Amino acid sequence: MGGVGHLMGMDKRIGLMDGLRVGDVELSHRVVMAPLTRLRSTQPGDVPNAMNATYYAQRASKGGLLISEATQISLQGKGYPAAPGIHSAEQVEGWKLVTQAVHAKGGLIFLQLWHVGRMSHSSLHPEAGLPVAPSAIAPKDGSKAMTAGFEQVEFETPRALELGEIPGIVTQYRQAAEHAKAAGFDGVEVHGANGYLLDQFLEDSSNKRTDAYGGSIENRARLLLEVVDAVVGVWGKGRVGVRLSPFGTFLDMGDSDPVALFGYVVKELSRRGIAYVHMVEPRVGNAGADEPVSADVVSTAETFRGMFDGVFISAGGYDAASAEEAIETGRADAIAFGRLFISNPDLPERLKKKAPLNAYDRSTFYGGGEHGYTDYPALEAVGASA
Ligand code: 8OZ
Repeated sequence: MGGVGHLMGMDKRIGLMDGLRVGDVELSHRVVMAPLTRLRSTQPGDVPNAMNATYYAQRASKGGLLISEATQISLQGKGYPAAPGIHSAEQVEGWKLVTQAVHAKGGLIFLQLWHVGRMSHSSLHPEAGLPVAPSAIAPKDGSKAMTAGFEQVEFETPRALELGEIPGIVTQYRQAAEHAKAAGFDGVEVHGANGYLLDQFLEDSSNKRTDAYGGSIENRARLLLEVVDAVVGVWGKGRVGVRLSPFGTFLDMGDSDPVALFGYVVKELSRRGIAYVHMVEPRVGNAGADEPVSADVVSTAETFRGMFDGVFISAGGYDAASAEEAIETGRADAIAFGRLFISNPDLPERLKKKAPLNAYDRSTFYGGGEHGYTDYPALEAVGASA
């Protein structure tokens, strides 16, 4: 087990509601809001707005950590309509509304830095042309790209990035990290999961390169680690986390030896002393259905927790009981909740009080306005109307 031991005092076990130091920040509990794509930024321009600020502020709690929805670092890195960006001055101003609203409630918020790579469509960024990827391979699992009009279309075959273009990608991450600082975030999370650009470089089903960024595990991990080093250069290691999904198969992802690949990555991240790794259990894909947890899937936390010395955040289909169990047994230091945080703005308080949870409505996850976004009731509201 790395990092903080999981026993406190004599035999009092640490639980979900205990405090936790994460790099340079101090949390008052371990219920983290997972990065959640909601596709509700102001158009044109992919600019965060006052409604987005209300949504995040509703989910903020004193000393609680929120991770923002995945946010594109460049127009080329955009893959979904109305996903927010962090590459224009207007977007930085928009994000200030969000960070100020979260801080006013005593909460903390990290920005998730995102380049989608091949999971895109040129209609989302005509100026930037075809989607880019490590290799010219489109996902073939039947998943579809989304156009600016929220229509589902076939993926285009992406353009393989030239070796000389790769420093420019790292620069996009560095600049986005600087913008996140200007926007008032408390730190950043590098999105290395779920089949997007950095994951496409990591895994050998999507990376067929023969240069310094393909082939061996070291080469395939090079871009992610260069990005982490660049972002640490802006923020310091204590305010940088990385999200990974070693056993994810969604969006046609896969690797011939995920334990060796991600073991190397996690150990390299540990050596760098970053604030946390955030790993997705394989039981839910992105935009995944509500499948029950299958007993035969390999646990990401069990496999990789021991390889990382800092804080280990685990995500993927947790409920109150399984989250508490993961913390008490030391399999994770904090738990990121997604869907339950969508429908329960005051999720940490509800978990603390063992209060009933609101059900979520999947039909309002992506796009739209306040309905299904800022109109889920908090406990007080439920109590007041009862
Ligand atoms: C759901 C829909 C679109 C994007 C991820 C950023 O899975 C996403 C995402 C999820 O990481």
